[in-house]
Amino acid sequence: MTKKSTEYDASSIQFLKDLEGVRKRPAMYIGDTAFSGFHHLLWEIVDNSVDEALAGECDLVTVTLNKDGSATVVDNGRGIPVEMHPEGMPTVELVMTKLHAGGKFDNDAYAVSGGLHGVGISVVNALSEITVVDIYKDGLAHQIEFSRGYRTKELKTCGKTDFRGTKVTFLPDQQIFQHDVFDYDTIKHRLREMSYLMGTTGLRIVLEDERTGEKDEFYHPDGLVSYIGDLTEGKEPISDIVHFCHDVEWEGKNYNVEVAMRYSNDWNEGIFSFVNNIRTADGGTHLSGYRSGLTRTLNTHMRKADLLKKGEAPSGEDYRAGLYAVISVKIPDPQFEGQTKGKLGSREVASIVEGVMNRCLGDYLEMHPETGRAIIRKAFLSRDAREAAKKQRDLVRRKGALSSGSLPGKLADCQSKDTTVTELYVVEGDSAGGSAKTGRDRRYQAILPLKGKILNVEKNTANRILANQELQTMIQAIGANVGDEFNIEKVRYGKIIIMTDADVDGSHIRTLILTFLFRQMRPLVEGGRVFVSCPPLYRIQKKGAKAFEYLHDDNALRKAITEWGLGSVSLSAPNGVSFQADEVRSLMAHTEGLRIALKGLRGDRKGVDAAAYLGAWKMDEGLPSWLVVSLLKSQKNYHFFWSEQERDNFLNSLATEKVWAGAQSAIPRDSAEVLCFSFPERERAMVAIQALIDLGIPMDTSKIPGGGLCVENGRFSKTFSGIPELGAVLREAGQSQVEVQRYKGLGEMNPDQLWESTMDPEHRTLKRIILEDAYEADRIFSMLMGDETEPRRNYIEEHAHEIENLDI
Ligand code: 1YM
Repeated sequence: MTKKSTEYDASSIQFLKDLEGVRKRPAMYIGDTAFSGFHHLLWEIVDNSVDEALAGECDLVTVTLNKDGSATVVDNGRGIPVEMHPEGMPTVELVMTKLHAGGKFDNDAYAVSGGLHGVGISVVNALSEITVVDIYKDGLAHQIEFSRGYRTKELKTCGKTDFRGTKVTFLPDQQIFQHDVFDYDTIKHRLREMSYLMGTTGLRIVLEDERTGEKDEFYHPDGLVSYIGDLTEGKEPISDIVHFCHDVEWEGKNYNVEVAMRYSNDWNEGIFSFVNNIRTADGGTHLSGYRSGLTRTLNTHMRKADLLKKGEAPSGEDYRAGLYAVISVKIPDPQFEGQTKGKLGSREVASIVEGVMNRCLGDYLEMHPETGRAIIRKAFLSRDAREAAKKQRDLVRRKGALSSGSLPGKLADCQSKDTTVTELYVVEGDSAGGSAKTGRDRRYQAILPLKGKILNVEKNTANRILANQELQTMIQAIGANVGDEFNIEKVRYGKIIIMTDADVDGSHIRTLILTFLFRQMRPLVEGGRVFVSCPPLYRIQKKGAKAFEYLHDDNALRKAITEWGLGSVSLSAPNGVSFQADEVRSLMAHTEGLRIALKGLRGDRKGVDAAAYLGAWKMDEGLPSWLVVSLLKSQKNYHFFWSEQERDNFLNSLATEKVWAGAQSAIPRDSAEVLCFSFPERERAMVAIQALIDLGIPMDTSKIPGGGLCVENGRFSKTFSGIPELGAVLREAGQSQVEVQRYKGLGEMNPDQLWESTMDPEHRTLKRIILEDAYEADRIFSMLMGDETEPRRNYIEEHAHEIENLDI
């Protein structure tokens, strides 16, 4: 695939060198080579189509996640130019191989793109095993192919078409990435966001997953107005949606500011900010301009409209209580800051946005006095609640609960005061609390048992939270106050560990505690100091022996059972060869290696499994590089190919045609009847297979007269037909050797068991709670824990299929 089909001239050689550079240091271009970088490739291609929509030339983008692990993006724009470029190659080839330093291809029409993405489509080419570009332009279909930055097929015209647009299919290179599957939900989230931001251009975005049949379509011609409408769905609105979009000229350049906002009757703040269509997770100058503009405009309006009440004027925070807003700016040459480049640093933007807020929001309020009154009323309510909470806090403080001086009676504190080692276990229920108190290391582990379900802070105001007994106990034990007055310096423990049962009630209590910590002690969560303890689900012990093991999930149980099954096992083959335990273990390692290598078989894994693959393959011919499964007349036929040419001949002979949007692409790729697999892990599989051959193990013994392989272990004995089944048979053998105890809750463990399985730092499993996306967290907390039931029901319906173990 990497062979050059024609000679290269000097400029191509320079481009190839640049792309080799991208392959050497991919992270410099796409951030990392894991999940995020892997998806970055797709954003790059989508951005190209979006730019075309911004230029007013395209109104449909389709993203398809293909069965073979590749992705395809199609737009109905002008099509990348194909004519010869002065550099000596077709323009499309130049676009695909020339590295651009940000911005798109020295073209003024693209002045607005850039920012986090914008490294260019050539980077995608450099980091993909295969990239195929189809261009439909002026009645003709053209195609060009690349692999790892090298052109593998020259641009050629391959037929006529009525369709206009560009189609890019790419397969991220497994030599580069540690990640190998496109995540539907991540892509859906980003494309939905994009469709709101691009809504007013009339862009429709379609996402299809060929692996699962899932499909979504995003079309929001009302843009940010629909965005806010959807974001506040399920919340009770107290204002209309306020929307404005305004251009400002600054030092001869154009800046565009668009804001959509709406007040709801909750007390949270939700702001989503974007710069040139890219989300700025950490805000920046546009956000601070928006905030100061909001406070100033509302203060001015309040005075002008004579709405001032007795006492202090509302603060900025009061004006933002219950406010959901999206702010999107389009600016030239944005400067980003921060580790993840998620913060806008361009200074001029703060005053530009503040100015637009003053003018546009001010005008809006004058035109809509009713909305103005509702907003000011809400801000005063927030002020009053803030003052009531302060009074309540003073009251509780007088009782001692908020000061670090006194500790609650239920707390079994630890001896150390050193927060580099201390831990507070917040434990569900008095009985588990009792075991934890006895089992702990009292030098640095403190235990706070909580009774039953704590108050849901999402549904209650600050003063009710402070009046709640269980929450007071927790606040007092942590010793650092709550809300605005929370002081991380005063937290008495290095880690806060939530320990609840591994059942539905336990999960509920854990969520209630997390909601409380997220809303009232957020710096603890942001600082990575909140953990969830993972009690084991199983205890496994060999029959009649002392040794035992704790296990946390079904996977671990499977592995452990296989391991025990290997104990005193023997395996005999029909050719008279037999193996003892240690040899079976290494045999297992080889078959595992083969299984993993076979997982690298790219394609529809449901359609071809390892056993069928091995069964259908003639070993003496060596391992083939491609497999084509034809499903004609619902019969599966396997065809193996050693060269690409052979494979293409076969595919062409099937003469299938793929139709897209009414246009026929001249090259038949795949269709529902034909599945194509490449096998990049072939080398690795060959090593494992050769090892198995050397051991004298036949791959498929079903056709050998006189029976197949036989596994024996004590009283266990089983005959089976081929190596691919070895794992399952060993598990069965293991099952007969062990006793498995399943724990329903922490209360079933005695203090020693609780210590050794769940609290001993040497052996326990803790999950650290991290805040990846504060806005998404906010939305999920509101949805799962808030007043409205409908969004919650929808969420449950949507995610029900992901549940593996439901313990009710
Ligand atoms: C699925 C990916 O790349 N679409 C796309 C890219 C271009 C154009 C149209 C385009 C731009 C212009 C003129 C122009 C690009 N063209 C170039 C360059 N979709 C996708 N659709 N004609 C077509 O900017 O004037 C780079 S990208 F530079 F060659 F013009």
